[in-house]
Amino acid sequence: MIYVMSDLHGCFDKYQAMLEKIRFGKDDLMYILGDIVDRGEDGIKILLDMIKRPNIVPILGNHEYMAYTVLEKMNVEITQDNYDNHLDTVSLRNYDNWMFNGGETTLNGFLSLNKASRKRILEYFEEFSLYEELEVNNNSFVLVHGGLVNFDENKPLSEYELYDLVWGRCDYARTYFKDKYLITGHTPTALIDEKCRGKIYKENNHIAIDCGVVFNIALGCICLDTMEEFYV
Ligand SMILES: [Mn+2]
Repeated sequence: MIYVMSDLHGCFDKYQAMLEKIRFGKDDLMYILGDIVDRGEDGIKILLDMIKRPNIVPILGNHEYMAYTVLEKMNVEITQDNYDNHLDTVSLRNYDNWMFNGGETTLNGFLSLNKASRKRILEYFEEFSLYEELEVNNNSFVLVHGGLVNFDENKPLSEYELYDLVWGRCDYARTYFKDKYLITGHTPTALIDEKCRGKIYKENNHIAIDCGVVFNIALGCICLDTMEEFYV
């Protein structure tokens, strides 16, 4: 079976509970639509678990992008050649912005790792895709963390800017594709429609799956073979 969930935000226990609930096995496939890290405590712990599971496919969220941008810059050895310029103004601004967006838990988790694990985390971030396109049971799906800003039906996904996919938000009142479902995280479903609080939003060929687990609402997961929804 093929599943999708999103916006775990460091909620390791809920992540684990969901995998148990759906009896996630070696023959299944799970797409996680980003924002695995930040705000909650255990983003790094989730990443270390995901790394061990080749049947979990990570898609980039804005929080991974912020984390990677800072950690990759920080994770260099200070030498005589770089000691006075390795953190420039842009890097410090990126750091500030990440902390403002709940990055402290992820930073602490990263700093508690040994050198080899830090390297593995940074390599893993580089494996994240920006989007996926799938065909399951004659249904077509586009998977992306945020949205499709500057949408054009005929524009290939590869031509969207990173910002449009990762930070952008969908207009959920608008049907983007007549013949495809667009699956997104990033925007808690309660903010799309208060009636959908804690539930997956399905309207206008959208499937929005961020049910706000880090705000103590719920973690949602959808099975693309059956369209069955799961919650913990
Ligand atoms: Mn996001």
